Amino acid sequence: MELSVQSFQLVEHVLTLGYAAMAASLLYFILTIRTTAPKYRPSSVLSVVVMVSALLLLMEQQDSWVAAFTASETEGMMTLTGNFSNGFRYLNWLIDVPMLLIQILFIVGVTGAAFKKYVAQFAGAGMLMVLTGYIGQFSEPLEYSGQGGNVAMWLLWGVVSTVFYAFVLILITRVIKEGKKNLAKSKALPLFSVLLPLFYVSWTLYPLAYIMPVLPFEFGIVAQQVIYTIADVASKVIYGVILTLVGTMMSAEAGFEEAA
Ligand code: RET
Repeated sequence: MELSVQSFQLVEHVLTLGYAAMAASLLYFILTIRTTAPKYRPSSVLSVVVMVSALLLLMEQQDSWVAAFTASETEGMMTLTGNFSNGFRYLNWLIDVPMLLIQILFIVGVTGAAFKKYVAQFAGAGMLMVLTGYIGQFSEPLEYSGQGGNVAMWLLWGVVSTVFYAFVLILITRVIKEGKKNLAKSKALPLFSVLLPLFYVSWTLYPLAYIMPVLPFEFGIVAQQVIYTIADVASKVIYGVILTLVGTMMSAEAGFEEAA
């Protein structure tokens, strides 16, 4: 399979932008941790975990992209000579999906038995969603994986993963609704309310990227990497920054001095 040099480089650059955003945000989450009262800080700690894991795995992902292609004899073209897959991303999600789901519980103020139940359900459903998708991506159509491919299996595992995803959406909707109740008197409510639409849009970009191989090779593979990167910045960085800002506003309202 061949790709123009421009498309190859576009993806290389987008992947670099992706992990650079994680590196910059890592600093943000470390430097702002003291702006929130101690009870909100685990949210920042989890953002730090998410950033480090994404930074390392997305660097690997970029390496595997570059290693999979060689300059063609045709000028201006690159040939897929190795195997390229999104495997590193799935490993990243395996860590990040439970962390992202759990971190909001600290801002919403879910505690006790309800906290434990959400942690178990979020971690269970989130990891099963990622693992079943991981199995499915091995069956991506031939041109993509360079190693076989089985459309029926690819779609089947995608559907299984979607069932777990639906459960995650039900749970997060419940948590955010609860949060809106708890924040009813806070100035942070409008900002907090951005989280539900942000969550639905940014998380749904992942299954959209999964299905991109239905499109012609060059367009599909570029679109897939661009969509994954946008989704990563929205679901990890923008989401984490909003949680930090909401935590800071609520800390200030509660009289926590460093939040002013
Ligand atoms: C897969 C497989 C196809 C079906 C569905 C999927 C959902 C993936 C999601 C991933 C979210 C990842 C996040 C990572 C942040 O670090 C696995 C692509 C529904 C929702 C938020």
